[in-house]
Amino acid sequence: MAGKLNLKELQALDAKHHLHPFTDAGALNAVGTRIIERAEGVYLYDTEGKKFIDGMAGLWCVNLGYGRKELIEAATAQMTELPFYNSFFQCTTPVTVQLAAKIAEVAPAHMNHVFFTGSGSEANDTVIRMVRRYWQLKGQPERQVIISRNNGYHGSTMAGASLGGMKFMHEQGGLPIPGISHIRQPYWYGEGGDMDKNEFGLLCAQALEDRILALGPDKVAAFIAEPLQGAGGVIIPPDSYWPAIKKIVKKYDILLVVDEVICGFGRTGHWFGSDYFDLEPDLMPVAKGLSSGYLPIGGVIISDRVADVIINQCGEFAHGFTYSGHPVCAAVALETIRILQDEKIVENVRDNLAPYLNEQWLTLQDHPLVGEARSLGMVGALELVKDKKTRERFSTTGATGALCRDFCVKNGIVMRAVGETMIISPPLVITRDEIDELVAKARKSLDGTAEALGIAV
Ligand code: PXG
Repeated sequence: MAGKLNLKELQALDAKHHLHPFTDAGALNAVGTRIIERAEGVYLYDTEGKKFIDGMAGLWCVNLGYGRKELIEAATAQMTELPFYNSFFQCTTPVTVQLAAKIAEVAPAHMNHVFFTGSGSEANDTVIRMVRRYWQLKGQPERQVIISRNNGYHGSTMAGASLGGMKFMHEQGGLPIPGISHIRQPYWYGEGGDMDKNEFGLLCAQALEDRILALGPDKVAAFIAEPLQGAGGVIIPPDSYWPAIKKIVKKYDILLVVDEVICGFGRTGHWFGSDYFDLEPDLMPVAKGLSSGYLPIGGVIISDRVADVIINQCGEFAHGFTYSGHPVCAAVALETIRILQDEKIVENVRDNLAPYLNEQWLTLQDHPLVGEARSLGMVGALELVKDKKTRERFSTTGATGALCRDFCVKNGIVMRAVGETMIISPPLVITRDEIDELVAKARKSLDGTAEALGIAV
């Protein structure tokens, strides 16, 4: 039915009946929704046939690109055999079990269990329940507080938004929930000023120890962070940051939760961001790339330390979702991991694509609007500034980012604006030629933005 409606008709129905996530509905309805109709490889096509190179892999998730027949066939076969059964009441399904075993195979050696969810947000809800239950069982029930970071993103449920450090989310609806405490983020370009990068990294890590001491070490359950902040603007911590954080969580015996929803399953050129940064997480929430975004599935990958307690001391862990371990989603996830392994996609990112993207992306550093170009693995960012020396911004409201994004749309590239920072996270199967195209279109969009601002290129 949808295919038979034209753009105007779809936009009218969309405005009348559909509320979009993270959207000013009034503003959207005034301009009309862009409707993406089909996709192939790294390219999207809207209803008007306009082609876009997808610099965001859908929403940081379509790591294998669009149109992978094996994923479609895995879903169809599983749907035919068993479209649903649950993992409650002493049951599960064959494919759910095989996926759990496969995840344990690719996860760090000390992580051998997984609790399935339907999304990254649900995974982070699970994290809160699990770490608090863990400390209860360890005889330290007063360890309840979870330390998180300003401008971190951990989802949009009550728990996810509370763990996240997005102030504009907290303002809508009395968040965060109790027992969450936020510290500063290791955002050197935005907050480091004249400080040496690694000194700044140490300062930000010290904020964790300071907060632990202020709260009382016996009150702190866990520290949660993304390996690199995605939605916050592709913020890559200074080299000094994670080693210092690792020491602090060990010193106070605090659980380390590494949110791998974006970094997991290859984005950094390693299976997990934790592998890239050499972390030893107690829990890793995952989603997105687990199924290459083809179906919704998430989970929490659990260390032996935590799993032992949950398995042997908990009795019933009173938590779970109808769709925990959904067989069709599990079949697609299992096939996604098979393709990642068989086609050596993670290794290709590490050895070929990520170095190439880095080399090409950093050529944008010479653009008059770009204060910093950075990338790690298959994510990248451009800081838009008025003055490269002082890092002065054009706007504090993200107006320049929005302007640049409009030029991206015009030029057929999906690049996301986070305030005055432009970010990319393309599919992991992008080719070198497609990277060239992505970077050329990013430059063209920067040129358009500069021209609109009256700045010579
Ligand atoms: N953790 C991280 C690190 C994420 O990036 C979630 C948890 C929540 O996952 P779900 O599946 O519940 O959305 C995310 C999601 C953006 C954007 O604008 C980023 C996300 C979601 C929506 C938009 O960059 N990340």
